[in-house]
Amino acid sequence: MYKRGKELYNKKDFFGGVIMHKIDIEAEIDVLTENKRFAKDNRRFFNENEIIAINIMGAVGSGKTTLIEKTILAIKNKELGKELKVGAILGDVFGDSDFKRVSKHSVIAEPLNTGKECHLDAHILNHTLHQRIDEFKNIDLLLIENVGNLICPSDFDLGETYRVVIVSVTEGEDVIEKHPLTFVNADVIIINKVTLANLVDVDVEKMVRDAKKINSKAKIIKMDLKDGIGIEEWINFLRSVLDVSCNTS
Ligand SMILES: Nc1nc2c(ncn2[C@@H]2O[C@H](COP(=O)(O)OP(=O)(O)OP(=O)(O)O)[C@@H](O)[C@H]2O)c(=O)[nH]1
Ligand SMILES: [Mg+2]
Repeated sequence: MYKRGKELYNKKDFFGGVIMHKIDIEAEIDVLTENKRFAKDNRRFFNENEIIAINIMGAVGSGKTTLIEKTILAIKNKELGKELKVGAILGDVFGDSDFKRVSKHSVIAEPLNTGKECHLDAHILNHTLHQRIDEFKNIDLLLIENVGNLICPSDFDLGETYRVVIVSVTEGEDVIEKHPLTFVNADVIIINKVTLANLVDVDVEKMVRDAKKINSKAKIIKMDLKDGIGIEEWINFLRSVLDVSCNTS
């Protein structure tokens, strides 16, 4: 138990010594329990069809779509050493501009609009997959762009095989420190736009230290998608996970 003022708090209310604001509400169906059910179903689909599904999270403009485009181009250039069928699901609150960018690369792609929701959830992903299930079940790699947001998506397991969070230096050097819950379960943390760091007075190494402090297991990649920095490291990560046919967790 921790004490702040006259109040006592449980340890679980704390993260890094900061008290989370918490209210209890009753919902007819617990949203996260329902999400878990669909996430399990999605995970089974990915495992049965030997698909590596990557949930790409990050704030608006951090570089999610650019990462997807560069990944598709690298695969087309056979930089992974084997032919792969790629699929992409492009989440946004509104519009299909990311979908149009990715579709140009001739992969199986679907836009996914969430309206007012600031994250994807396992149910909406399940629904989108089922719209073109015969095509999606034949892919090797599914790149899922989550809604541009650094807070909401982290609570929602999509049934993905790997979680990637991409931040850019233009979001400020404290961006990782301020959003620990988003980074704690990531398999890969990408710090993008590093060639702009001097222009925006950002210490990239501080961002790396923050990422390591929050999540010592994640692979951390310093990247600049425009200048081609860190892309090889990302491709090496993909190469290592694509050799594993499925994740049994
Ligand atoms: N200078 C620089 N610009 C980049 C880099 N990566 C992406 N950009 C640019 O940043 C802008 C946003 O990139 P996107 O890939 O669309 O970002 P996003 O995360 O998909 O954004 P939303 O879908 O709106 O959430 C675009 O103008 C990109 O060209 C980089 O490494 N360096
Ligand atoms: Mg995008």
